[in-house]
Amino acid sequence: MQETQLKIENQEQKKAIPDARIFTMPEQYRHGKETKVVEPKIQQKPSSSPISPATSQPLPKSVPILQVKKEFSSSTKALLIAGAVILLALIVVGYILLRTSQPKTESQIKPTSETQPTPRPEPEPIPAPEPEPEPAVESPFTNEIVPGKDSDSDGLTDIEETIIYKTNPNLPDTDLDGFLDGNEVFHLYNPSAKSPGTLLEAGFVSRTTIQPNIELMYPSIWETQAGENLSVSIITTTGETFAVSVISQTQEAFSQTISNWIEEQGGQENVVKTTTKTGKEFYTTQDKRSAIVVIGTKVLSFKYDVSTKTTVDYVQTFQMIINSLKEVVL
Ligand SMILES: [Ca+2]
Ligand SMILES: [Ca+2]
Ligand SMILES: [Ca+2]
Repeated sequence: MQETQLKIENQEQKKAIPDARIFTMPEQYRHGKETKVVEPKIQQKPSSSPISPATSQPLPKSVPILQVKKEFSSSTKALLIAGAVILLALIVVGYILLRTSQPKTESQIKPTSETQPTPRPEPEPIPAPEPEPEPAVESPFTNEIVPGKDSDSDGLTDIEETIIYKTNPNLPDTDLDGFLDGNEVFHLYNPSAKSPGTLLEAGFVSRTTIQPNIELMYPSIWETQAGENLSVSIITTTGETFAVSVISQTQEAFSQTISNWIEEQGGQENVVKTTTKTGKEFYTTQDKRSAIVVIGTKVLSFKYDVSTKTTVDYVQTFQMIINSLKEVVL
């Protein structure tokens, strides 16, 4: 009886309500008469808010749950799609950033590789010049005789100033008279003091006769030694010697003697012709270690032998000796 009544009521409801999906519900939901018609309306609401269906206890549970699940699934799909799109966008942005950053590193590496070849040519020329000057400098210095050290550049070497003339090797004008120490020695003046005025008066030089009518001056600390054919050797305290000899005695032979001597010294280009302080004809070599002086009819030869030394320390004193030559009236 009840079923027939329900059917009739349902049929009436069908007419009133065109929605036929209500009858597809399972039988469990059919027990609630009043709620059957209202269920779909209420069920639509809980879709938005799942809490409301809990208020109506008899309401079916499976249908709203499925719908919610469907709605959740659709929303989650949307979210997943959105998330995937965002992830893809992030990946794309990341790739772009990586691509932009990679060429930078490549470009940075390239210039470094490009800058590397620039320093390469620099070290190459450095080792090349080093070995070249070393052998070139060593070979000439070992065999070459060089001038002695003149610290104050006054024309006297440090050895001449300290050993012979007692002047200051670091003061060009020791006696402050306006003339350099070397210039005073050249002219036979005393460089160590204003008075006495000459080397002879100060005792720094002594006189000696090398020929019957020719005399010269030499440092008093040195010694003279007579040799063969009226030759004289002036011996220094440091091993050097000055050999003085007459190579021509006659007027007829002296011009030929001079030309022969010039040839022996290497020709005119290697000989300088001047005059002594006393006005005598004077020839000397470029190294100032060989010289001849014409006095009257005689040609005197002077040779500066450095012996085993590699420095020429007495050039100015050698010049002083030659400048002191003079004829003596017998
Ligand atoms: Ca000096
Ligand atoms: Ca000096
Ligand atoms: Ca002076």
